[in-house]
Amino acid sequence: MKIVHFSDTHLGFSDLDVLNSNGVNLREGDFYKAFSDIIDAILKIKPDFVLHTGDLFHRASPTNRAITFALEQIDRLNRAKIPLILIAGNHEAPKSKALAPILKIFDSFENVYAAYSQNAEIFEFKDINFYALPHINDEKKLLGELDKIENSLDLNKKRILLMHATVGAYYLMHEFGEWVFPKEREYLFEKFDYVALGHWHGFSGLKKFNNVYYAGSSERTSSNDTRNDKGYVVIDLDKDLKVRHETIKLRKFLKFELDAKNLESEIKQLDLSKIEGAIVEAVLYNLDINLSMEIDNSYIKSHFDRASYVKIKRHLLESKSESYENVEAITLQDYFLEYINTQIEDEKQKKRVIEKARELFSIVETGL
Ligand SMILES: [Mn+2]
Repeated sequence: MKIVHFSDTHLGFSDLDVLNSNGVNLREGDFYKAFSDIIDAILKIKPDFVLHTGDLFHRASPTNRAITFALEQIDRLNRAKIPLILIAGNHEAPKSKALAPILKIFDSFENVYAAYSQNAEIFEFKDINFYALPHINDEKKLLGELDKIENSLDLNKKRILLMHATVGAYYLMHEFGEWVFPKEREYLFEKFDYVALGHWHGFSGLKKFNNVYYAGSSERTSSNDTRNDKGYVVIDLDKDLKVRHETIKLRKFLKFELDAKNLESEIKQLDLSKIEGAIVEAVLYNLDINLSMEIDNSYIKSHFDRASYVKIKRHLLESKSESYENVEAITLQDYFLEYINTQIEDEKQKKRVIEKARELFSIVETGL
């Protein structure tokens, strides 16, 4: 029995102020591409089942584009008669009862089994049962639903558990509403042939167990996520459990660190062979406030013109940036008077200039 597990596809996620050639936000388009690449791969693999463990959508109320895209792509699986088991994650779970759950859009799909209400669902097939625990806002209720699963295990069939949760403190995403699976319930995992987890964005097998896996996300929801190994998991359940992670091709994220004091030679030495279409972060360091004012963003960007997006970060030398912040914190008048104080030595003349400056500032400030 072959199963494909993927997760955290965050359809509708957008980032960076740049459009692709279809006029869609570049990163939003990247997430659609990652999704359809995975559907392409699944149709080639022809597994017996497909699992998606939550955060199919980035929001509980996705845009029309995200919804129609999801419908089109899931329909490809549906028409190929590959059953898809799906649970709601914390991102798409409605935060209030007034909102209808978005995953309900798949109700009319014959081969889609979605758990999105605030209940656990058991989807039963001939040789295998899927125990689907969606994200549930009320933790007490969530634990009650977990009890229900524990009490309904059919030991004559293969068993798969689907959850969207943090298991072990390492996998915390520091997000609103994320659920930390209670350690004292971890004994449950060995009652399943495979535990399919969503929420953590890197592919990961939990060391303590040999059957508990995060599929990881299909794309990067932040430029801090520099992982290149995004994709899907292929599971072979026939004898011993075999788990293989397959990666898909993502847009490149490239980071360049540039010494601002030797900028020209630093730029000359750049390896730009992989720059085409990439998202670039150029970090200027060794920078004081005067030098920073001399270096124009457009000058830096002109060297990365084959990239899709260039973000420039400036790391000011610490002592200088402190004094700069102090300048901002005082009024322009105080700053100017302080300047006069240091520039004019003759006390009489200094007093005269300071009085004149105060007079002029008072005119500006009262608007007379
Ligand atoms: Mn997620």
